[in-house]
Amino acid sequence: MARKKIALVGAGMIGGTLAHLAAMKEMGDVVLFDIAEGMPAGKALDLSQAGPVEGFDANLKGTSDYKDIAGADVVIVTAGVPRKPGMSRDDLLGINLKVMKAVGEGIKANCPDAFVICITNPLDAMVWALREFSGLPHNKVVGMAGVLDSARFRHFLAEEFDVSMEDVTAFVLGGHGDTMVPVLEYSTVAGIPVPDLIKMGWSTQEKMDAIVQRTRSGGGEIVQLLGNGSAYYAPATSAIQMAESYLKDKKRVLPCAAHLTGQYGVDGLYVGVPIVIGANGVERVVEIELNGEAKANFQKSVDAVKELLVACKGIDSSL
Ligand code: TXD
Repeated sequence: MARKKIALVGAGMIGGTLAHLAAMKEMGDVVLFDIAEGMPAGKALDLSQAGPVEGFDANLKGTSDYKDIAGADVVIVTAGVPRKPGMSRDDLLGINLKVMKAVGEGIKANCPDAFVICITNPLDAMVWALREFSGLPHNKVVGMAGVLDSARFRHFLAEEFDVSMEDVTAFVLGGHGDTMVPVLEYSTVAGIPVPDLIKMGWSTQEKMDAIVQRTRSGGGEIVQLLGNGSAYYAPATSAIQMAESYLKDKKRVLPCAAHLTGQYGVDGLYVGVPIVIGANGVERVVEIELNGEAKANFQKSVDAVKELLVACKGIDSSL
């Protein structure tokens, strides 16, 4: 059986980390595509030379030619410009929309059967645009944000409760960014919901509110600290989890930006919701009932995504 092929469009900080993880996990052969000359080939060669030490077998190739992504099983897109300090995700819109057009056309022409994971910001708008430009079925194009946002939430909760990360589950809905909606009622330690843990005296509502806020601005906190560029280790590992669920038909239930067709009262938008990812791509959207604050916050998040799509359509009349 031939190896799977993973194409990484954008070979920057996240792209390089994705290549490293994919090779280390022997997920398949890896193609690093970037418009920057030489750089993807340099990273591919460097990573190939880690193979004999780590003991992984994967062919890694760097390229600036879309033909090299032909037949890819999975495409992970990070192409674009990252946020700089003081810059919002939405400032990136105009620049990255053009990039999505080029990438979407490259995917359409070379690997229309691939499962495509978009990471480029502003995520909920870019994944929608990438789907439009590529023409792939909606169940084969998803956005990565929720896995990362919930990982951030889990990290902060595990620290606060002083328990293993492994035993903390977290539930995050909505758009990626300041409008994301962490849902405490569905976030647990070994199955015990956070509100119950508060009643048990493990923490306080004030501390939980602060953690929710820190999760919402989790990306910005890292942008400020790095001073140049944005987070890449956790974003890469989050996208790899989604890719593995597809390639191995694991049917993981993961929060991702998925195309909604009426679920949560939303039609025709990509919004962060829990989905099942298996060999057929998005196999199911998990629709839970939202109440009170979570419902209002989710709606705010949906409205923010809608606004971005209006802006996208204003920039590119083909959308
Ligand atoms: O949760 C999430 N979705 C995110 C998103 C979390 C963190 C970062 N997120 C976004 O991912 C970030 O705002 C950026 O839009 C992307 C990629 O972040 P990364 O840190 O990897 O950015 P880099 O290092 O600048 O890499 C981007 C690469 C760079 O090498 C460019 O030369 C290349 O993209 N690029 C292109 N490649 C192919 N085709 C085109 N047109 C192109 N334009 C730029």
